[in-house]
Amino acid sequence: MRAQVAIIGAGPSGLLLGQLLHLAGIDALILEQRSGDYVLGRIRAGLLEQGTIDLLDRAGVGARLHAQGLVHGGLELGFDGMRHRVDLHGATGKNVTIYGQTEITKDLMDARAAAGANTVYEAEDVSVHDFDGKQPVVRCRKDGIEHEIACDFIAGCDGFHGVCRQSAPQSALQTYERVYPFGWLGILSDTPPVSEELIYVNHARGFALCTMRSRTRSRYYLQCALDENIEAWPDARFWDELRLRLDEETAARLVTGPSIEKSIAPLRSFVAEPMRFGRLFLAGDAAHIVPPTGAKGLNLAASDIHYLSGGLIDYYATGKTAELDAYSEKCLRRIWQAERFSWWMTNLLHRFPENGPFGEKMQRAELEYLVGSPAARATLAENYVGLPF
Ligand code: RFL
Ligand code: PHB
Repeated sequence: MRAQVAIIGAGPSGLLLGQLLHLAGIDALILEQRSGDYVLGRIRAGLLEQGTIDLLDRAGVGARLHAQGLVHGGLELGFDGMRHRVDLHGATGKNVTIYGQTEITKDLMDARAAAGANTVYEAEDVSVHDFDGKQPVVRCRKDGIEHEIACDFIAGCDGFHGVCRQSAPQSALQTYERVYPFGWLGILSDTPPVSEELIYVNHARGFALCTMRSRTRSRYYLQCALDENIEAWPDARFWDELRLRLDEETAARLVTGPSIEKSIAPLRSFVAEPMRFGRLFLAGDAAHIVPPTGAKGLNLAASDIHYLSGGLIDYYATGKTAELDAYSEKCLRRIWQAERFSWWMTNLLHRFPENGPFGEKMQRAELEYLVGSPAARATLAENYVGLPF
């Protein structure tokens, strides 16, 4: 088999890259280890920056997003039993949009199927080779048959646990990591969201986030211990704990119901440098992870794909490699900004027992500064709506 670009992973990074390359007439093959249904069943991101939406529009998959996405011009910060609004639009002229990663994945899968482009699901033992030379090779097994794909480039869009970053020469790879001492327990339920906009809560019992997928589907998160057992969290306990962390007015408005998904996610900051090894390019979670507090993971994946698709399209149109050569540096500049913001939001809003009473005073001072200072809120807003790319 042969393809111009072999894309490993059919998450949002891989599918979006595949679509942008397809529109430019570049032949890209996607290899995904899971089934399509499994990929669609993962409940993850929900909040999109305008830059991500612009890119999805360019990929020709914006119609349902524009019809069904919920546009938010602000968010609320809760602490001390009060809520304080941050006017994102007022501070930046920009909004954010709620539209689930599941829906984006579905839109991209549908577009790919309509284009007749090839995605191999349930590809086993995918491995990447010879990307330091001119003719990289990808191997995999499908239905018991071994396949070899010769290609010009490999795009490693295979997430944090994927094979591509692990296949890069480890001596050339520098990683930076912070693992947080807690996780997020999340539930999805078919109940109306408690508020029009997102509420991020700093509470003595731990962080809480009220978010949503639509006007009839809510998503809530609670800070929890890393070793928390999900079996110990029947729905009633989750709702009781959430109410305790919300201000009285919001708690009284909360509509509860059975959960349709419940999971625990660890929180991590991680960056791998560089993002290119010869003809192997890493993109999205394969190269970096942010704690979800800043809602940046999927949006960073989109900006990586913006740069990578631009570089590949330019290469096939002109033979020039300047954009591909600048890929890693351009991505990393924006990634470190998002890493900083996500780390800062995480520190601002969670309980860190090891930080002690001094740490709590610092958090409180920062929250009060935000509430009192339009300049501080504008800084939060500018980062939250997304730095330009
Ligand atoms: P993905 O989505 O992990 O996709 C990688 C794909 O590669 C496949 N794969 C392989 N395929 C072939 N061979 C192998 N050896 C393979 N190994 C892996 C996997 O099966 C998978 O299909 O990475 P991608 O495409 O880079 O997308 C990144 C985003 O999924 C991620 O950054 C976001 O979900 C992060 N995130 C959020 N991001 C936001 O921008 N806004 C949010 O509001 C937001 N909320 C969240 C989040 C992530 C969360 N969790 C669970 C980590 C909330 C949560 C709780
Ligand atoms: C979500 O809707 O799942 C979501 C929104 C904002 C975040 C994290 C997750 O910061």
